This record gives sequence, structure tokens and C-alpha cells, in this order.
Amino acid sequence: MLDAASVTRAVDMLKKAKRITCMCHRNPDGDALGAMTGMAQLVEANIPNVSVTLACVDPVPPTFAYLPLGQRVLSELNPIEGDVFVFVDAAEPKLTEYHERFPQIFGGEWPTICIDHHPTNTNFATVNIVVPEASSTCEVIVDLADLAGWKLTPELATSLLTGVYTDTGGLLHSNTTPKVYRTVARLLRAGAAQRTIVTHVFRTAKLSTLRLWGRVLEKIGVTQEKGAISALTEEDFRATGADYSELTGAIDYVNAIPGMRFSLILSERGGKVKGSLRTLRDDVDVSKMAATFQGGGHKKAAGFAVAGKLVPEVRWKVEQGNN
Ligand SMILES: [Mn+2]
Repeated sequence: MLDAASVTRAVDMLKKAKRITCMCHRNPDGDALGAMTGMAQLVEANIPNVSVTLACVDPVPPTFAYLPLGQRVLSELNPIEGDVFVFVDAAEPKLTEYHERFPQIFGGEWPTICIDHHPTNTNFATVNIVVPEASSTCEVIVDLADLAGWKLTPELATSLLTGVYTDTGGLLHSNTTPKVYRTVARLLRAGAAQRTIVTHVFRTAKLSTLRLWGRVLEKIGVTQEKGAISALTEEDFRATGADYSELTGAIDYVNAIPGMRFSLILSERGGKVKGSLRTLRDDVDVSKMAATFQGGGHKKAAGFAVAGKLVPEVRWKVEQGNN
């Protein structure tokens, strides 16, 4: 549930601001970008005479180029005292990758707001609006707008619907609650461009992406513990011409095999091995599995990254014939 007192504090903070920066995590997904551009539009539409900046260390992927204000996302920051920062979908400062260069915005002395749905959120901001039962940060922002009495324009509804769709895998993941459908209905009524989102996010795939996914599927192995595991080396990315971000979404296919306890894709990325974990089962908590590798996430979707590389392990056995 959204805490009304926190929303009031956040709105007061925003109303007093001269400059506001909306910031999301590195390697931004649809929820991070939808929430950042949605929040920026909300602020611009409802708070007069404020200058709004959008910041992310990584560029907006081409998939999300249709998002309003997407062209205004900057990687360079120039914070001055008195600025208000709104962090979206970022569970902790290091996920923004600005924490080392600009520690002053994460220390609690500067007025900051964090809007998120990750249960692992460290509540690092001055005002923390963290709703773990929400499907997405965008869902939290819709409630915030309603509580604040802020109107939704069609363009900002498109931003917010993007996050609800991507974080629920197109309303298919287990976090798709009745509340999610009400939020979607609310955003469609506000004029969200549903066809644009579906076409760009779910019905467009580059040839390199399909070739990469082909490798993921081809290499699936099933372990004794009923884990469906696939692994991609740097060579797989090179040979298919795909970049790391193109792996997003492939895990849902690995997770489709009946009877598995969990699924995992390991991928090599410049000296690191990244793991993406999923489960369909209620009695398996993949965030705990991720935590053993210093990772985190949700019960049914989690991830980790460790320094190292992938080494294939081949097992052979002799089967005796009759001749
Ligand atoms: Mn999210």
C-alpha cells in the first residue's frame, strides 16, 4: 500500500524545488525508463516553473525510443545544492552508478525521493515510497499521481503503461494482480498508446537477437536438481553480433520447460558472469539463490553478477557394448 504521508512529503518537496532530476538505474529497462519519463512529465505538467532533468548512465535502448522525453535523457550530471532528486526503480545508490562521483546526493543531506517496488530497497532517500507488492515502479507512480490529484496525459500514460507491461512480461508474470489490470485500465482510459508499446516492446526483434536466443535454447541443459540452465560465452555474443542487452526476455523460454524447479541463464560479460534466475514454483525462492552470489531480486525473478568467466564442464561415461 502507498503511504499517504510519504506522498504528501514528496509532493511538498517537489513543489518547493527549482530544479528536479529524475534518475533511474544503469542498464535501464522498460520500468526504469517508463517511470523516469513518466515522473518527469508528471512534474512538468503539475509544478509550474520547475526545470526537470532526466539522468541515466546508460543510453535509452532503441526499443524504447518511442518514449516521450526519451531524447532528453542525459548521462552527464551537474548537481547543485537545493536540487531535488527523484530516484525510480533503483533499490540502492550503486545501481545508478552515480554514487561514487556524486555521494552528496545519496547521503541523506540533500532532499531526495525514491520511488520503487523492489523488496531489497535500502530506503536511502529522504522520502522513500517503496511498495514491494506493486508490479512495477510505474504502478506506484500511477497511485502517487492519483493521491496527489495530478492528471494523467496520454503521453505520460504511455510511459507508465510501458513499465507495467514490461515488468509483468505483458501481463503474464505472477505479479499480474487484479490491481495491475485496474492500473492498465486507468492508463488506457488516460490515452496510453497501447499498440505502440506492444509493437515496439513485444513484436520487434532484431536478427542478432533471434540468433542469440537460438544459442540460448540450443544449449539448455537440465540438472539433477531440476534446474534448466543455459550459458552464453563472449564468443556467442561475438558470433551472433548481439549485445548483452539483447539477452533480455530469453529466460522466459528457458523457464517454460515443464517440471523444472528453476531456470538460469549464465552469460559472460567483460570479466563478469551474470546470472538470471526464474521459477514458476511457489516453493522455490530464487532471490535466496541469487543472494548466495551477492545478488538479489524477487522470489520468482532474481539475478546476480560475479567476477570471473565461464568454464565448460564436460562429463563422459563409458557404455559397454556387446561386441
Ligand atoms: Mn521495476
